[in-house]
Amino acid sequence: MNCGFCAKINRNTMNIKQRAGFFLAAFLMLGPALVFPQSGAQPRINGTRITTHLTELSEFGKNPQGGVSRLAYSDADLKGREYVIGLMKSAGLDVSIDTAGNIIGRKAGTDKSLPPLLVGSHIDSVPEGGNYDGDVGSISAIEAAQALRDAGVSLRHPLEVIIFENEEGGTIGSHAIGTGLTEKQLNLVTNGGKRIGDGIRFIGGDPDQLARARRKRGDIAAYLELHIEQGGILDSNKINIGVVEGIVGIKQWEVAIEGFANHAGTTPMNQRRDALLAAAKFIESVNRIVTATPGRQVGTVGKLQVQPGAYNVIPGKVVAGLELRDLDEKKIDLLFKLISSEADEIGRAAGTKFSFTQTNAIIPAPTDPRLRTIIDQAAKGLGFTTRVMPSGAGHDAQEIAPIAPVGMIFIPSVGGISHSPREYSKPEEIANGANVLLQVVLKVDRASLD
Ligand code: HGY
Ligand code: MN
Ligand code: MN
Repeated sequence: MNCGFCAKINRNTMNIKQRAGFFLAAFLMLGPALVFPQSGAQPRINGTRITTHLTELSEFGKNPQGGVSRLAYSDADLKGREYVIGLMKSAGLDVSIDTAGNIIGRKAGTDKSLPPLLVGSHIDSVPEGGNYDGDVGSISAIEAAQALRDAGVSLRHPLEVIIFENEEGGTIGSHAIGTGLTEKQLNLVTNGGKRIGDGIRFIGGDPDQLARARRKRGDIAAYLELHIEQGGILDSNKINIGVVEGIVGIKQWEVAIEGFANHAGTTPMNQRRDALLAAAKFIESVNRIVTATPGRQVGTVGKLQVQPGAYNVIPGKVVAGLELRDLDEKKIDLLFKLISSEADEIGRAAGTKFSFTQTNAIIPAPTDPRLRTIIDQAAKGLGFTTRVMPSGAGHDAQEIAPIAPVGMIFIPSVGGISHSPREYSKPEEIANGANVLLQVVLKVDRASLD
C-alpha cells in the first residue's frame, strides 16, 4: 500500500492492539473502495459527453428560436427516440419499448432477487420549448449507465434507464406504469393533434395491451430523476443542487363558454351574448382568485379557441384551458370551487353558459424522505451546496410515487426560464447534477431502501 498514513507505520513493531487499530483505520480510509466488490475504478460522469449528446438531441424538432418543438408522437419525437435508443445501446443497455411506448434500457444486476432501480426522464417538449427540460435527465441517466460501464462497475440491482413518453401532454407514459391510463385519457387529443391511443401506437407501443406496462408496488426499488429546476431559486441563490421534497398536483379543465354568434355590425351592444367577453372576465377572475388566496398555488388560462373567429362575427363559443397547481390537492379543489361559482355569475350576467370538463388530474406527490437524505448527503459529499424545495412543475416521478419510492434532483435554470427556447442550464451544473445522480444510484444500490 502506497500512502502517507501507511508509511508512518512500522508493522513489525506493532502489538495486537496496534494492529487492530491499523486495520480499522485502513478500513475507514478505504471504505468507499471496499464497498464496490464488483468495481474497477470509481465511476465518474463525463460532462463533455453529456453536452455533446444534448447538442445532438437538440437537432430533432429544432426551431428557429433556438429551442425545440418536439411534441409527443410527432416525427421529431420519433427521431429523438431513435437517437436516445442508439445512446442506450452504446451504453450496453438492452433496449425495449413497453406497451405504453416508454423506452427502457436495461442492464442486469448481480442479485437476481432484486427489483430494478429506475433512472430517467422524458424527451418530448412543449410547443416552442427548450433543450433542457427532460433532456438533461434523460441524457444524464444514459450517461450514468455509460459511466458505470466505463468503470467496470456492476450494480446489485438491475438498472433501467427509462425515457417516459408524452410527459408534456399529461405524464402519460409514467401514468400508464403507475396507476394506469383510462379509456378517456386514450381518447384525448394531444398538442400535436393525435389521439393519445394512436400516438402510443405511432411510437411503437400497443394501446390494447396497456396492462402489460403497469407495475405494482415492489416491482421498482426506487425511481430517480434529475431535472432542471425551471424556476429561479437555485440560480438566484447560487445553490448547486435542489433536493425535491414534493411535486405539485396539477388539475386541468376544458372550459366551454356558450354565447350566441351574431352580426357584429347590426347587433346593439346591450343585446350581445359575447362568449369571448365572458372568457375575458373569466380569465381575470382566475388570476384574481388564485392571487388573493394565501399560499404558493398557481392558476393559468393558457389556451383559448374562439368560434367562429372572424372580425365581423360576435364570438358564439369559446373553449378555454384552465390549470391549477399546488402541493395540497384540497387547496386545488377549493380554488376550483371559487372559480367555477364566479364563472356561473359571469355567465349569467353576460347571457352565456360555462361548463367545465376535467381533462387531467395529477395528484401531488411527496418524494421519499430516505432518498431526500441520500441525495442531500451525496451532493454535500461532492462539495455541493443544497436546498430542499418543492417542484412547481409536474414530473413523471409523481406518477411513479404511488407504487415506488421516488427521488428528484434539481439543478439551476439560468434566470428561472423554462418552457421557452431561452431555457438554459450551464454544462458544469448539468455535470454536477449527473454526478449526484450517479452517486445516489450507487448508494441506493449498496444500501437498498428497506
Ligand atoms: O407542465 C409541467 O409542469 C411539466 O413541465 N410537464
Ligand atoms: Mn416541461
Ligand atoms: Mn420536464
